[in-house]
Amino acid sequence: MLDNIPSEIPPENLAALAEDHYFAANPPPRDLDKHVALARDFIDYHSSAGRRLVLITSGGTTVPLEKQTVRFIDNFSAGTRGATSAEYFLEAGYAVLFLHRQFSLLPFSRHYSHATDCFLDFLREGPNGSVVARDEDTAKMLHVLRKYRDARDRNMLLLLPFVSISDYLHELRSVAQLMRPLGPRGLLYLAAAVSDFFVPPERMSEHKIQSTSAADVFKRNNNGGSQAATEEEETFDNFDSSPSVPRSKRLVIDLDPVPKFLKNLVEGWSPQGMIVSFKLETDPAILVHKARYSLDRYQHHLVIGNLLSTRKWEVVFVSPGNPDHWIRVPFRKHGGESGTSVAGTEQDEPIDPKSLPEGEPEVEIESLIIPAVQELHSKYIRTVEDKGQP
Ligand code: PAZ
Repeated sequence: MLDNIPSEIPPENLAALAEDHYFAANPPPRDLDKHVALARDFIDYHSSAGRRLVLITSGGTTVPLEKQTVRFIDNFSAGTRGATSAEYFLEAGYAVLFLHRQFSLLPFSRHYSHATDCFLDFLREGPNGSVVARDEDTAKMLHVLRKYRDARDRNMLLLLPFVSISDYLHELRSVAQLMRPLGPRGLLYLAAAVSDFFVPPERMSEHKIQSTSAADVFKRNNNGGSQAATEEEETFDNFDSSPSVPRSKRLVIDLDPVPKFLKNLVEGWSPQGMIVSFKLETDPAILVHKARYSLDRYQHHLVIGNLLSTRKWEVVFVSPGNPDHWIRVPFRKHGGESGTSVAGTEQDEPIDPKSLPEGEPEVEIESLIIPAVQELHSKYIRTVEDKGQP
C-alpha cells in the first residue's frame, strides 16, 4: 500500500499514484498481451463500422492467498447478470466484449451449463452413431445455437477470461484504454462482483500455506536438527480436536483494501465512454444511499443497484439529475390472491423478498434493463455529439 506519501503530492494526483503503485506491484496476467491484441482488433473493427460496443464485466474475482495459488477467497457471483445482459445487448445491435471470470456463465451456453441438469441430459444418441438433441429440447437449442453462431460469425462477441482480482484490474484498464476510439459509442457495463480486499504481493506467501510446522522442522533437520522434534511437531496440527486452537496454529488473513479505480476509469482510462457500474448490497435500507454515494463520488453516468436476495426481480437505476428509477419483472405476490400483479416502477422502495414467488422469474430482468440502458446511452451519445464533449 501507499505508505510514506510525500506531503507535496496534491490530492488530485493521488489516484494516479495509487494506480502506478498497484499496477507496478501486482503482476499482469500471463495472457494480457494476447488479450490486448484480440481486443484491439475487435474494437478497431467495430469502431470503423461506427457501431456501438459494450464492455461487459462479469462474474467474481478471486483473492489468492499464495503466489503459487492453492487457496483463494472467492464470492457468490455466477455471472448470470453479465452473460444474460450480453445476449440482450447483442439483440440490440451492440458488439459485446465479454470480460468474464473463467468458468463462469457465458452468453448462450449459459442455457446449458451450471443447470440443474447435466448438459448430457439434453442429448441422445442418433442414427449411425451421431449425437443429437433430445426431441423436447431441439427447438430451443436450435434457436440458441443460431443466435450464438450468428454473433460469432459476424464477429460481434469476444470472450476474454480473467481469474484473480489483479488479473481483472489489468485487463479492465487495458481494454478500457483501447476503447477510446469509440468515443461515446463505447459503453462500459461493470457487472462483475469485484473483491474489495486483497493480499498485497509483499505479504503473500510464495508456496502453499502450511497447516503444520512439519515443513519447518524438515528444514531445521536438514540443517542439523533432531528426529524427536520432527515427530512431536507433526503430531500437532490444525485438525486436532482440541477445542481451543492456539493462535500460532490459526490462519489469520490480513487483507488490504483494493484501491478504487472507478475514478481512474472515468477520468483517464475511458474518458468518453458511458460508464455503468453495479452496486450490490444485502441491506435494503442502504442500497439507494450507497448507489447515490458511488455516483456522486465517481461522477460517472449510471449506478444500477441490486440486492442479493432480489437481484433477479428488481434493480434501481440511479443517475445524475434523475429520480431513482426501479425496474421490476411482473410477479404475483406469494400467498396473495391469484391475479394480484405487483409490477412496474410505482413502488419506490425495495420489495420484501418474502412476498416473492418461489423459483425464478418468468421474465429475465435483463430484458428490461438493457433497453433502459440503451435509451440512456442514446441520450448520452447525443449530448456528447451536440456539445462536443460529455
Ligand atoms: O453474477 P450474478 O448474476 O450471480 O450476480 C450479479 C451481481 C449481483 C454480481 C451484479 O448484479 C452486481 O451487482 N455486481 C456488482 C457487485 C458490487 O461490486 O457491488
